[in-house]
Amino acid sequence: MITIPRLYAIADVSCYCNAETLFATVGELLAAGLTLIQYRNKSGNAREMLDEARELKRLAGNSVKLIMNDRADLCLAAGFDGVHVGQDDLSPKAVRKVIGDQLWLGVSTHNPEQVTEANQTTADYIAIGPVFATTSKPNPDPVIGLEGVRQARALTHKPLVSIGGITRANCRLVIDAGADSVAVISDLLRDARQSAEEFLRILG
Ligand code: 3NM
Repeated sequence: MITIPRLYAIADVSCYCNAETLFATVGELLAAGLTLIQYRNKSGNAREMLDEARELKRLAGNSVKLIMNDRADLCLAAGFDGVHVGQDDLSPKAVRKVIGDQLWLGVSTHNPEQVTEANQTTADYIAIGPVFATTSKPNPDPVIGLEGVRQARALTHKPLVSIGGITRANCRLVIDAGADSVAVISDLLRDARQSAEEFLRILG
């Protein structure tokens, strides 16, 4: 079983005006001591994504876990540490065929049925959300609230990552509801270093 850090930053390319801003923000997150970062790019072409991912790998070095959203091939090509897939991406079994047994595999879920299903796979962690309303994802699934986190906790012993609308103001409640980690996009965008340091202090 993996040990998942309490704070899981998602660097979503659509939130940045250009690649330099993405790299600068990730640099701030690293300076704050973040140890788990996902690269998320829903619209880039494969070559652009690989270039950006390789730069992130160069910035992060070997002591920070880098997770590739959706793309098992780019995870391997960029030397990342794992892949995160949603319900419409490659199945966990198919991803394992590409990445093998050692790299991290995360699966997004949005309701108890999906948690139960993901629990039966070789996923290393399960993400559940959206816990609160989010503006970072088009057409998000229905909000599950803290009760949804408690329900998910009861259904799996795998590390549980909560996502969706999580901020410095509510992250403690999410951990207290049973999550092992919180994944965050928006509340790490502005003053990234300071925000990440505050999250780490609150979650520590
Ligand atoms: N997945 P923010 S919610 C990428 O419910 C993503 O699976 C979700 O961004 C899910 O921290 C979400 O800005 C967006 O709310 C999270």
